[in-house]
Amino acid sequence: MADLPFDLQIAIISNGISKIDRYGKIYFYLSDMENSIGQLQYPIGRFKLPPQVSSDEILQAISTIASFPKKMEDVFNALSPITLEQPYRPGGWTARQVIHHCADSHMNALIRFKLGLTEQKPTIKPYDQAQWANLSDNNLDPAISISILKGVHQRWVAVMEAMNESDWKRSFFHPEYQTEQRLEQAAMLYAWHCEHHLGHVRSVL
Ligand code: NI
Repeated sequence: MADLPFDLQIAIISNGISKIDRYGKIYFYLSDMENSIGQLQYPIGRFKLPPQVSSDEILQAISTIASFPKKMEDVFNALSPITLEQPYRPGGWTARQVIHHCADSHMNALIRFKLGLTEQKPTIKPYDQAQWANLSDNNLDPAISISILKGVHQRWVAVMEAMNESDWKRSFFHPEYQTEQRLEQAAMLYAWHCEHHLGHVRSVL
């Protein structure tokens, strides 16, 4: 895929396989390219909600969530002004949008944990992440969202570190997916989410 011009990659994605023969030799590249796009979109693979979560997995998830803001800050500091505005895949978010999205998502995560801990199976509020990523605050310096992440994660980790076994079994109802999620499962999801988006931003370095 690396030796295909960028506009050709986009043409293939938007045209689909049926029109691919107009590019002749592209047949040779297609399966590699599809794999590469999947790899770009899901750099650490897709998340599957685990039915069971062990106490070791919870500790690992807390550790991943705790170290995320600093890791994202390190990658952000390594980005040039050009790579900051570069989509991590054709049609994908820019690194700038990814960083702001992490702040959007993890502010919601902290609220979901607090609702789950203080109410009986509360219904949480989904939000349209694509539309949130296009509001004008996304033009701000991503360093602002790194600061948000540092504060939010510090509070989130403080909440999680004080949770006992029965707290982790508490749950909230996600109306978008019509599923009940236990907080231990949500921690696994958000640990994945940290690594998932770190993978995106690292890929444009
Ligand atoms: Ni996300």
